[in-house]
Amino acid sequence: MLKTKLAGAALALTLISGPAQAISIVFSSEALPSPGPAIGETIVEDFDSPLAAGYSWAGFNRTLWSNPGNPLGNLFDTGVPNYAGNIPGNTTRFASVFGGQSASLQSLKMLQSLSVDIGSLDDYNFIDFYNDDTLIGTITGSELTSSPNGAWTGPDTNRRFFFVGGLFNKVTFRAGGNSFEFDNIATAEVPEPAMLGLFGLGFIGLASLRRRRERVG
Ligand SMILES: [Ca+2]
Ligand SMILES: [Ca+2]
Repeated sequence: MLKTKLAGAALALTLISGPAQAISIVFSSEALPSPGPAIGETIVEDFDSPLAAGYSWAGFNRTLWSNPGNPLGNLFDTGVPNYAGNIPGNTTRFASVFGGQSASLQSLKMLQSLSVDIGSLDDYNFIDFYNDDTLIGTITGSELTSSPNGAWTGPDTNRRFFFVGGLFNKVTFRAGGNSFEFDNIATAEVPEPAMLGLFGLGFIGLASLRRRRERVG
């Protein structure tokens, strides 16, 4: 009985942590304004409130504002003012990655989905998904929409995108030109198999303790 349970736990671990490279990132989308995150996802970054615990940015300083007086309130990572587009209907702060720059959102926990609002989508916008240091997928602006022309209005270039497929813990937003605007990043973390395992072992331990007591008594 014990062996069967442990084998089951081991199989579950294998399934959860299986080779991510075999699965490619796929996406769906809907025009902005969007109702928001997918079921099971939580907003981890809206650039208005503190970044969620367990997440950090690399190559990107979310405390530096490109145009502090700009009602659009975009932000960037070099301290050099530059051109940013907009996200229609969004009057909050959002990220703008400028040409030749990138911003990487890292998570301490493995993620199984991510969704994000993108405005004025361009063909030089890219999103890279990494499992630790392994690149498991890159989605280009040309793949995200059939007309990636940076238009500030309209449903083709201003959408919320939902990414799934594979497991990842780092997502890089890259721009080959000005600019890449996004906001309201939401993620779903992979349930922790370690916790499930601990619960399982706890139950097994209780069961064997009871058996031993029964024998003694
Ligand atoms: Ca915002
Ligand atoms: Ca843009």
